[in-house]
Amino acid sequence: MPLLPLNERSSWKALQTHAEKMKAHTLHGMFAADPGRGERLTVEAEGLFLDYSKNRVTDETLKLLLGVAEEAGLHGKIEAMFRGDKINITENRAVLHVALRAPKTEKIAVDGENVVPDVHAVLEKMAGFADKVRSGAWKGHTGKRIRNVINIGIGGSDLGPVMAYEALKHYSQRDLSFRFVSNVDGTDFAEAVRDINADETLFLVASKTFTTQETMTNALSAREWTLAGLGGDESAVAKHFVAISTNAKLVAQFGIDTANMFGFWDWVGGRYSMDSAIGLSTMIAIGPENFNAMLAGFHSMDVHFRTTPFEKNLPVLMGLLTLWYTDFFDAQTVAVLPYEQYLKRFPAYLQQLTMESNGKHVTLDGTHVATETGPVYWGEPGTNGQHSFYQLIHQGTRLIPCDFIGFAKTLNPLGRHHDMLMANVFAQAEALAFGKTAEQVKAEGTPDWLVPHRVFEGNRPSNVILAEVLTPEVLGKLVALYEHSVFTQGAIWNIDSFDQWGVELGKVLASKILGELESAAEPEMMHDSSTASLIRRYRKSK
Ligand code: G6Q
Repeated sequence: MPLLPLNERSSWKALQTHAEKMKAHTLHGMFAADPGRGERLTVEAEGLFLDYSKNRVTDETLKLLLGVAEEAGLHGKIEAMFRGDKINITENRAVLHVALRAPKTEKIAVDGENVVPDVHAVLEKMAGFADKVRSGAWKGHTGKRIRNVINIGIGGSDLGPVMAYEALKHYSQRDLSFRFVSNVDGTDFAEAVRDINADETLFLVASKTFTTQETMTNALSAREWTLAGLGGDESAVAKHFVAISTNAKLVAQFGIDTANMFGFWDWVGGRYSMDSAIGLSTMIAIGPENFNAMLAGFHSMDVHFRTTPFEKNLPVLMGLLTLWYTDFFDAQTVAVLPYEQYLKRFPAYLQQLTMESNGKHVTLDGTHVATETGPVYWGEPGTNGQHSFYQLIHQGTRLIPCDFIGFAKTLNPLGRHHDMLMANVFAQAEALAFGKTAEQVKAEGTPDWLVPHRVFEGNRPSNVILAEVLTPEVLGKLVALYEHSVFTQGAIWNIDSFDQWGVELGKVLASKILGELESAAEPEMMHDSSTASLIRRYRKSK
């Protein structure tokens, strides 16, 4: 029997009735009534500790949220993903990033073929190559060893590699420099190569399709730059370019030896690909052993997600809490606030993972969704954000659920720095939840007229996620945690979290407009008056 629209199901209606009541409850009141709450509403699994007690939920809320997950068939949907069913229905593809980190002994079939041996064959090929670059055995065209590795890719072929490199820099080989070129803006490429030489530089052209305009344009400029620096000898390309792609034909056409191509498969979505060959830059930076540790971290969270009862399941709980605020509290965003400098690109990475996945307005059956879907994810590392946008989180008119991420130990012990950093995590979550009343402000001797400005309403929800120390393994767990939280939300909203048709229209229009910008003769244009006049203005002044 087909499922009713989400908002017509009994589990949803029950949650809605309950949500109306919950709006009157404060975190202050809930903590006062239940002193054990801060210890009870926590989960620890796979080395990650989640304190979700400072959310506007009760045991009843959680029970009702779990009921919504059950009625939406979350269990079955998780199994369908892990089994290799083609759950990306609009592209008729399996969604198997979990196979990228499956141990060798596992069997996961797509169209009857076990894909795990292929995954491991690519990982071994990557390891062989990474070792050669790291040891200096891989020589450039003039016989010099490689000193600079430049990943050229965009979207899923860029954000994961940059984030992982920054996150795991502590573990990276420091006599190699890593750069990332993504934007079609020539400045990105020009700045990446301005102080380096072609004879010591290796380009990794990362593109699943090998057709992406930005990446191919940058790759061609890189090819020209390399040949110009190496006397124009075409045979240099083989030593200075490798490709990461699913498209061997176009890789060969570009002039890259397919022996130097690292493959992956159509069942790996771009934004779910940092642990595939797309992670080659990560593997060169941190070495195969650390890369494997990262994969083991991903895998342990996969197993947790698949096998743990929902009430103790980290990604399920985080997904449900996001859905709670999005659909019942009108929250439009989620702030992700890592208190770890190495995670500075983590929010940017999560923006793509979450928003490209769940920024959808139709359900799997093509009807308009009946509820709000994916919130805007954003954030900056702490404590920097505290001195800029936290004002709005504390005293603005919008509800912004926050994820604080902190570590017991720092990789760079330095005096009191780490205690100070972590004091801020705990203080921010406490301040958001409990605020400061007018009475408290007055009691401090604040003049009456100033009191309202200094009141903190509190009742602002947050999660605190703690781990021991940022290792490759922990990074894998954190990324998988958010991947599966996104899955949980998308499964309940009944949307396709794995396609991205919303990026198409702009691409098509841009290629049409490019011809109009470049044409020598005045182009005949079929645009609206605004677009046409912008194009005319640009043509005149360029
Ligand atoms: C991610 C998207 C998108 C993609 C880029 C790059 O899920 O599909 O961000 O990763 O458009 O695509 P290519 O790897 O094919 O160049």
